[in-house]
Amino acid sequence: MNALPEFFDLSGEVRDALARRSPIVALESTIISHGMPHPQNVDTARAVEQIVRKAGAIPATIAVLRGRVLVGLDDAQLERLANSNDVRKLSTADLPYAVSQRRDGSTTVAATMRCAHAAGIGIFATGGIGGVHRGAERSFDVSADLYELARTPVAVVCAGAKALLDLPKTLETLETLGVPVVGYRTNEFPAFWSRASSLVLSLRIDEADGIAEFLRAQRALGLQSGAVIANPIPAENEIPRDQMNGCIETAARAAEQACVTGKAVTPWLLERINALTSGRSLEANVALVKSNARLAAEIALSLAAR
Ligand code: PSU
Ligand code: MN
Repeated sequence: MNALPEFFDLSGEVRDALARRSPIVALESTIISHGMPHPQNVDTARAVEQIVRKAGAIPATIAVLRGRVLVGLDDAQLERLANSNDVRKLSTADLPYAVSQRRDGSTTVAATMRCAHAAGIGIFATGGIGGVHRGAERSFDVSADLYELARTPVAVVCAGAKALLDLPKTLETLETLGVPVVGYRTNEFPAFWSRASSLVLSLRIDEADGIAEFLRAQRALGLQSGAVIANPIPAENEIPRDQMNGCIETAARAAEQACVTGKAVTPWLLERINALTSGRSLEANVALVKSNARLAAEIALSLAAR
């Protein structure tokens, strides 16, 4: 195990699992503090940890509390993150501020990848990655998640990118940055709440073992990039794309009118879309995160068995 970076605190079980090289799945915390309302956020966070455990892996939810980077949260820490309105949304660039100012913050996909890698964890489950926003040709709003995927060797199991984004531009950018996007049992880039996007993926692997082999090859080749493991939402939980599109467009127009910018955009849109779908989008979001956690644990188990 590598030397633990300063400012990091690992939970006991994460420390043990690292020492024994047993399977671990990293989990992000922005989805808890900024991605879902209370109490669904904390309920989902707990349920997801439970799924990872049941599958035989150790969950490592990552967040910053009072300036410490925590890898593996206890229940009180989870609750604090889910309940406080003084939790910042931290991307990688925000980590030094939160640490040095001893703040509370939740980590986005980008920051979670970076912290997971520093702790020695290579598999991470979330809902959907950030990406290129609609209208990015005017706003230049492109998530730092994409750049982190280009430079940090952590595999992110997700239901694609949130469909409130511009998915074709997001995929193009991933390609430019040299980030492989592997479809799990799909030929299409999943659209978060919906299974299909009509965007064809060139890489497809249908078994967790195959994905573990792929990740081993990526490391052995000395590639420093991450990977997107794209797992479509389970069919029984999906909201078809034609039903989602109207809501997404309405929410995007409202965000522009309200002049929402920067870090606030994604949480604002998620909340608005949840209202416009009478809660269905949140239900779907919870289901897809659980499904991603299950697959991530399977991949982690397969990697650990090698
Ligand atoms: N996936 C979800 N809900 C979320 C997010 C992802 O299902 O709330 C968060 C992730 O933390 C992701 C972030 O990294 O939104 C992207 O924010 P931005 O577009 O500001 O980079
Ligand atoms: Mn942004």
